[in-house]
Amino acid sequence: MARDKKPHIGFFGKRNNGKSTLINCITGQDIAIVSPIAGTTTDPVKKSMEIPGVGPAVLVDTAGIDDSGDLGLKRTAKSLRVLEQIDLAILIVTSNTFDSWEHNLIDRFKSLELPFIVIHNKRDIEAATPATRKKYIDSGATLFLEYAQGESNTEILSAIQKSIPETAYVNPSLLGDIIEQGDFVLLITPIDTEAPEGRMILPQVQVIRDVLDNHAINIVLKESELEAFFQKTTILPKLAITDSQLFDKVSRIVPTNILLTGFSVLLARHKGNFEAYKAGTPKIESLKDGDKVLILESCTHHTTCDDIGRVKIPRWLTNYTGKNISFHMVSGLDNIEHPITDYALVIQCGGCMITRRQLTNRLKPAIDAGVPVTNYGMAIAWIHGIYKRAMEPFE
Ligand SMILES: Nc1nc2c(ncn2[C@@H]2O[C@H](COP(=O)(O)OP(=O)(O)OP(=O)(O)O)[C@@H](O)[C@H]2O)c(=O)[nH]1
Ligand SMILES: [Mg+2]
Repeated sequence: MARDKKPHIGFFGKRNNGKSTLINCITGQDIAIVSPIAGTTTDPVKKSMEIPGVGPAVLVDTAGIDDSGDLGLKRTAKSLRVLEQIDLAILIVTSNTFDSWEHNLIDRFKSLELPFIVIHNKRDIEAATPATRKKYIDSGATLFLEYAQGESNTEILSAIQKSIPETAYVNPSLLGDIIEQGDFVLLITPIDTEAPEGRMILPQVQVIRDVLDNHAINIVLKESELEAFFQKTTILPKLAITDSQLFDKVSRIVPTNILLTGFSVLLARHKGNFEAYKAGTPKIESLKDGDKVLILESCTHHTTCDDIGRVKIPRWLTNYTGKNISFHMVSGLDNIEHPITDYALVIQCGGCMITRRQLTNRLKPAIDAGVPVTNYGMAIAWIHGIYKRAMEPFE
């Protein structure tokens, strides 16, 4: 499979352990500021780099995890947010330490199923004992190595190369298991007042590209031309994909022998958590008076999505269930104030502007707590009674 994604690698550890120095050693460049003063790196610093033997990657330097005080805690929190975006963590330790800071970090790596390497740094000052090595390997590290500034970085590069999961390099195809070479795919995209000026929105562009990557043929039209398309041509598309908001109308026009789904359903499957959405969406039926529904709108700057999450879904869901439901919306990747178990249902946006890992991690607390989750497209399909048809392409 072609590699089309850059793995993200995060560097963590206590202040002054030599995180920034190590990044410079790995890249062979002076990227990060280094100093003997603890707390030199204050914000996560991302750098896109070609790493020998690994290829293009994004390295993320972070502030020391043991920073204290108000500002320190804010910095630490920012360092921890980086965990949601990376594919591999590098934990840097010195002086044979393995205390609560390292324990906490490792617990987080594990809960996010994040592979991690431990580097015992500054070995010129103090070398790692076999006991330390054993403790870290036993704690789940994929590899444990030692290093000191000025040594060859070959061993570290090869450790990174071995530890990055293959999924970090590849964007799986959206449609690869549904369409074949030469198939026609009909894309129904509204161009209304909500459409951005002069361009298409990201999910549409992604699908167009994916159809091309699969050697299939895109036919892109607005819903107003859909009837004319079927009247004037004998083309039989394999699949039609519509904007979720038009589901209702489109499903009445697209003949039932053509598979039909929504862009947001397709993206939901692509971004992960699809099984959880499939289990959670029918729970719309069990919503009752007084229930709270959490709406997670992860892409803050997107006014169309904002309107769907803030206005339309609450209205449709209230009308559909006839129940008195209260809706909470949380924008971006902000903290969710209330305990997740307060909610009867969580509805996640398509997450087109965030990564798969960010989205998976966003929903993990709800899924772990057994709170039903669904996403915009699947919930809309359910409410409009066309869920079954929209899911058929994936069965
Ligand atoms: N002796 C020795 N000193 C090192 C080594 N690596 C880094 N240093 C020194 O340790 C100090 C801290 O290095 P940094 O790279 O800034 O450490 P950091 O972990 O990024 O620190 P913060 O950004 O403050 O969290 C600097 O003075 C480095 O020159 C090493 O392998 N051996
Ligand atoms: Mg630093």
